[in-house]
Amino acid sequence: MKIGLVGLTQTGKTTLFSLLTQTRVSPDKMGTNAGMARVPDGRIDFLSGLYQPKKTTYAQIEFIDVAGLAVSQDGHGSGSGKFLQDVRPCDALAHVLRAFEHDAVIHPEVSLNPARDLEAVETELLFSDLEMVEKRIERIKTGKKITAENQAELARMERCYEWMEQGGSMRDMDLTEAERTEMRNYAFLTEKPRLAAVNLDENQYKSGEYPQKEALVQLCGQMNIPLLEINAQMELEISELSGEDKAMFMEDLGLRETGIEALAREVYKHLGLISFLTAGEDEVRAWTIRKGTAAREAAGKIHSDIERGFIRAEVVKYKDILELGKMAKVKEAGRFRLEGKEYVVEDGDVINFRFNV
Ligand SMILES: Nc1nc2c(ncn2[C@@H]2O[C@H](COP(=O)(O)OP(=O)(O)O)[C@@H](O)[C@H]2O)c(=O)[nH]1
Ligand SMILES: [Mg+2]
Repeated sequence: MKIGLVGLTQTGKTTLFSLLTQTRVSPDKMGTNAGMARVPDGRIDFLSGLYQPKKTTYAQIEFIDVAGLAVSQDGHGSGSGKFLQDVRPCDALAHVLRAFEHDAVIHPEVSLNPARDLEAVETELLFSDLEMVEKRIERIKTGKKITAENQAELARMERCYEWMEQGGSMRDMDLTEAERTEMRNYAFLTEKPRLAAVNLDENQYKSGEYPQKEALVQLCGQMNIPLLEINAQMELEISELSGEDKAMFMEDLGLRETGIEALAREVYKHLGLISFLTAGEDEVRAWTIRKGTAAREAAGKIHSDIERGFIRAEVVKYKDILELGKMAKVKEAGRFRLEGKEYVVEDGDVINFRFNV
């Protein structure tokens, strides 16, 4: 799972990246940063306390600190080559938008307007898709072979072109399931799931007010994407403190949830991801799968041998362990089930796979 942090320059992407991956990247560092972030999970904390395993492994999300987009006066992006190159391999994109006031930081567009900035980045993605569609249409039209397949593709691409020319993104296009699958082969940038994080300063974070908030809320509503409020700078500083100070500063700032908690939650929800858990004396671990994954396929996440030799999944619900305090009690109470390979795994299932190789 790769999430790209995208935005104009100076919006706090690198600061957020440092926070999420717990690395210290100098803001002046050029080039693209990539790193893993641990997904906080209270269930893993609890099970780890219970089993005292040799190893505890949380789910992880990879974040890419995408090269910032500079926007010139005519509203057209510059430096978009590197930006697009970074964005392409990402599974989803998180817009990092600037609302914070900072004397030393000159915003590329001078006035603070996160909605306008969001649109500037979206336009860049859309232009890239449009260009690809245009090229494809051109290729088919000038091609020698005229096949039925070609003609069907041409019709599809022309529909795409019309839609995108009016500012529509691939994700919102009205397509049948079959068409959507077909379209996926082109890897449209505007097909990628997106969310938005507006980066606030301390006062804005406390008051919940910032420039052009209404416009941003409205735009995200229209795009049907979640909008998170973060304070990357402050949170990064707090994350470097020790336990007691940390709690005090978090409370003082009114930090309800850490950036990674909020982002991970939205990424999981938005991408249709869930976690199942495994617990034992060797390891307590969270595994990320897509919602709707069957037991046997989920087993393959752990090892292909377990998938191949799958017999049964012994499934216990995490909340039953939490309620009864330990696995033995849950089993005593008969609250476990033996499921077959077709069983659809649920979030929070604690699974022991029985297999034979
Ligand atoms: N006040 C304030 N400053 C921030 C915040 N986030 C980042 N900054 C500052 O803004 C500048 C640009 O941040 P950076 O992360 O390098 O932005 P990037 O260009 O998007 O990677 C740095 O000087 C940061 O210290 C924030 O939440 N509040
Ligand atoms: Mg940066």
